[in-house]
Amino acid sequence: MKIYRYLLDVVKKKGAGYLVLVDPDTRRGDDLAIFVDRLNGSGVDAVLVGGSLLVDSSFQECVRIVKEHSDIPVIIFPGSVKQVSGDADAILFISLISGRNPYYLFGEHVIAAPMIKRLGLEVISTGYMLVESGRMTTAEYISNTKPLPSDKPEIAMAHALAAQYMGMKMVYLEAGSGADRSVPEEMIKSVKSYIDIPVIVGGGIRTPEDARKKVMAGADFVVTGNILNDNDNIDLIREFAEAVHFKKRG
Ligand code: 1GP
Repeated sequence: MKIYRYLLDVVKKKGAGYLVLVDPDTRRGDDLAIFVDRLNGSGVDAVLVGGSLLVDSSFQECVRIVKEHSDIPVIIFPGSVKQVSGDADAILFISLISGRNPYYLFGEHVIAAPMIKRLGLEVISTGYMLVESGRMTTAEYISNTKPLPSDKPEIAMAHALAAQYMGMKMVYLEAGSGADRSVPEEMIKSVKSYIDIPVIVGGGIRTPEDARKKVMAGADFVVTGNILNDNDNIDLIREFAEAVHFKKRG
């Protein structure tokens, strides 16, 4: 549990962690290598690699490049069983607990488990919850599940607690990539106060101020993806990291 312990340590030392998502369809080759070089030393705590739907990319090649260039842990955030690679440091073993599609609750996992064992990847079991965010997201469409209503925190709380009782190590509140609306602070606050495992929040976070608000509400980790693809600006990475780490001591 080296990477999981590292993540817990980040929260302890910095108040919260900043994770950057690399979508293999968006960056590849030299462009990807340069991007990862920029993440090093910018205050990012780990790189996530994955996507709900990969159209024209090589996942294996993407993870290999990210790992080759990254000074920080590389964690797979898989959209499907095809997104497994021994080059990563760990994998979020995601169960889509907000939905009732058995395939994404426990189907792909059975296929992936022997592969993950063979590769010796660290597994971080994660309860993944899609939260309604304005319009249909790719994750919602592909998984054929309904997201949780964003104005009913009590439903999210019950799901998160059930995940904890099932022995999961984290919960992930996901508005969806490029979401119109990110996960509401009210929901983050309610979930965080109800469970003892770390809460990851992602989807539709576009400014450092947004990221800071998520941490103030109780997020242990904030994930951004698209915004850093739309802005090739190294300062923005630092600004996000500072906003997420605002509780850092010393
Ligand atoms: C990670 O899917 C998100 O949880 C990433 O979302 O691309 O909107 O930042 P964005």
